[in-house]
Amino acid sequence: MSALTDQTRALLRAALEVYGDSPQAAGWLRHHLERFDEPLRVAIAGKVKAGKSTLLNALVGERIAPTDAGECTRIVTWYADAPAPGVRMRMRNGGPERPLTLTRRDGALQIDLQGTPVENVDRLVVDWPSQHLRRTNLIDTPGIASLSADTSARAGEFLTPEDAPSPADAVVYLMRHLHAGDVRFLESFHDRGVARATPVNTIAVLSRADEIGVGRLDALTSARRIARRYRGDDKLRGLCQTVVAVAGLLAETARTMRQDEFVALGELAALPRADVEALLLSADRFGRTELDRPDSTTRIRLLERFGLFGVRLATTLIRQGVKDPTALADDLVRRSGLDELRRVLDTQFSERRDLLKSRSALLAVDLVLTREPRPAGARLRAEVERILAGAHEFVELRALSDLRAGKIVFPPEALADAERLLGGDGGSAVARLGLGDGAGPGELHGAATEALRRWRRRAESPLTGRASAEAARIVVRSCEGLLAAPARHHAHH
Ligand SMILES: Nc1nc2c(ncn2[C@@H]2O[C@H](COP(=O)(O)OP(=O)(O)O)[C@@H](O)[C@H]2O)c(=O)[nH]1
Ligand SMILES: [Mg+2]
Repeated sequence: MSALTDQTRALLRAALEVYGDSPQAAGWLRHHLERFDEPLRVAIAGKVKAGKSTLLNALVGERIAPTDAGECTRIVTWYADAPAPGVRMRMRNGGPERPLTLTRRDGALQIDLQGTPVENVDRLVVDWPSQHLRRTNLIDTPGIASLSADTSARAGEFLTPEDAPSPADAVVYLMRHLHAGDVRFLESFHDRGVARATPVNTIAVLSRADEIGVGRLDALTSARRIARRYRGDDKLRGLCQTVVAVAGLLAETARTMRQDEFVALGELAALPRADVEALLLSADRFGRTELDRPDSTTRIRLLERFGLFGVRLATTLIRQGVKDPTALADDLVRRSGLDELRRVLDTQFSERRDLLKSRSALLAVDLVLTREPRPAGARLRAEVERILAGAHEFVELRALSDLRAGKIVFPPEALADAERLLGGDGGSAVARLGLGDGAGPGELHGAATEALRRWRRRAESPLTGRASAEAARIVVRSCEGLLAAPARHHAHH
């Protein structure tokens, strides 16, 4: 536990004392105290058909989120680890939660709303035993800026409510290409206040990466290249921590692949190569061409599950000698970009858990103070400001966004070094010091000492301008933190 979480918890308790007589404020604050100890809440956002539900399934490794068009895809749905599966429906009018039944069809989870109009449902909460949901709850959201204005409004309302902080601690934003609409949406996460004006809680995913090269085998390489370019884009750097390319469908299918699918792919791979290429010219051809095995129904199923690119890639790999479903699945997952996304989620979100949770809680206190102003509030407000200004976690964050926004001038290598040491590539000691995961305590200590020395020199150099010297001193403090508590930083994984 860090000093920051202690301070935030104490602030929540102090606020509860002041607002004990207000049912609404006290309820809200109590909720935030509980939320502090709950798993991090990560929302998956983006336009309709960006591949949000598919990606959620890939992350969990099971087909629990309904994909495509069904009515449930229009409702915000929470997925949380639990001892037994179950689903509850929370109503908009605040009535009691109602249990619903879960069924499986074709390997995918189905939820029956029992005739309840979608408009009346606030959210669905799915309990699902899964280690992948233990540290983070995943929240699937309807599409933004969709043709259906209503669906879009509900997603917007959830992610950036008018006058309240978002119920999510962090957001994974999916985009197929960079649209003005996407930028506007990302900007809307940035509202007033110190804690808000940083992209710390957002990462962007270039989704459906397999479609980028019109099905060519090097599509994923191109997608990664585009993601890298986005990462360097000044505008985007101010809006999200990073951008990764992921082929969600490929990842989802690989993680849920069945033996019969592997057999069908094997049959395709055994055909003369030119024939397979001819089949793969279009989805229509692939489904309809006269061919006994695999038959047309099987091929259409394969297409839904793998996409044209996935079928091409899988048959190529089998032809090159991949012999069993497990090996194929591993290979496809590796290529899909899912592992990289997981790593980014770990370093950007899980390792920043304390900071993200504190941020959510400070915003909540701020909201109470604004909605129900009281004389005793002045003290609480001062405490909010003190934590935001004083806690090194927030200081680092501001320095990081100033560096990224080009407000502070360092030579290029020093800039990259500072970003890394401030936690730009992740909060763990190894990430900050740019070391491999296997680095031992001695190596960490050596690297941190060296970093401290070089940043002290820069902070004290008469050649360093004032703003830069200030930033350098913040980096110095981060280095001191690494030397003081390498174990804590390291223990996260
Ligand atoms: N080719 C391809 N199709 C995808 C990918 N991700 C999703 N899809 C398809 O796009 C459609 C919409 O996906 P879905 O996950 O429901 O999108 P959502 O509306 O953002 O939740 C479905 O038919 C998916 O199979 C992907 O990475 N590649
Ligand atoms: Mg969806």
